[in-house]
Amino acid sequence: MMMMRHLPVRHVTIALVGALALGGAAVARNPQFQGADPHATFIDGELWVFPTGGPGGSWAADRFGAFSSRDLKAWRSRGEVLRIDTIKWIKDDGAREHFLWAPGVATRDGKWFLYYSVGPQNPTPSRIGVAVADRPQGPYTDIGRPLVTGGNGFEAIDPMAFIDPKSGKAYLYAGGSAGAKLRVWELNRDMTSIAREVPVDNPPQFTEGAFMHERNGTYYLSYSHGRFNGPDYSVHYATAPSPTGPWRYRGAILTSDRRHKGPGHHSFVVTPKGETLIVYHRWENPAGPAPFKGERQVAIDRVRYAADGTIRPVVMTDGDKAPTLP
Ligand code: FUB
Repeated sequence: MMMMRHLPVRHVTIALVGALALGGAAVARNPQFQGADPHATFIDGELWVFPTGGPGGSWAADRFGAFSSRDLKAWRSRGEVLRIDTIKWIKDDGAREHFLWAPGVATRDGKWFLYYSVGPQNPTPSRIGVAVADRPQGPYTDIGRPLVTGGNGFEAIDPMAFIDPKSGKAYLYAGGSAGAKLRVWELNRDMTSIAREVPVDNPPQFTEGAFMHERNGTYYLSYSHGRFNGPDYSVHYATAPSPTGPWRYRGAILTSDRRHKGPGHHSFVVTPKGETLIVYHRWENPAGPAPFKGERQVAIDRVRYAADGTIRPVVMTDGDKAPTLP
């Protein structure tokens, strides 16, 4: 898929100072703010979200920002974490224009790692980059070369790094869209180089946006299915006894309802109180049929596991029905 047609291309800088209240009145709400592909993580009891785009429509595809909240009522901009013009290798593919999207973060040994997709996908292959920082808000420094390059039908997009709590090994999950192919690599301890590729099966209904989490010894691979701007876009999952499979398909977790369409590209987080949340994007009551127009919105909802460890379908909420912290 040729990416970014749907992303804001304005190059406006908003106030990037800390403690910027993004949403006005401090009330719990869904959707939370404009953005897509949210990678969420808790840092010192605060939920941080690293999305494609961002609140207010002023986050262009040439940079990433981070946003955090202590209560899921008021959000604070953590500023720009990476700009496209700091990625020195980006023009090596000879393409005229480039875009950034779908960031994922990880931390290890006191460092923070930001993984991201670099387009276009056609005619040159998409690539995945990684940048390193000493703190979550960066600034992140790109390592100077792509970590993964697409080709032969594989789209190098939607990176997600996962450190297996059991083995301590780190894995990179990536791939999707038209090729709809999942690939997994084991990363070296430095998190910025590849040790080896681990051959994995494509899970049923896989399109893109892979996310891995572990709970009670079970590994949950969840991912988006369908076309990103249509009503069939949804989140499905499979479970496995290891971070690399074999996958057992378990069904859909998030699907369109009457008002919210095409929910996808999500992450799971566990709150300091032990509640699991899913952070994802959706189209808010879109006008007209697919392909939907406008911008995707970040939303947060509760995840419930059944006694056997399966995930119950997520109910998408609005306004003050959304979860809050602590
Ligand atoms: O935001 C761009 C693309 O849309 C991502 O790569 C996909 O996961 C979908 O969310």
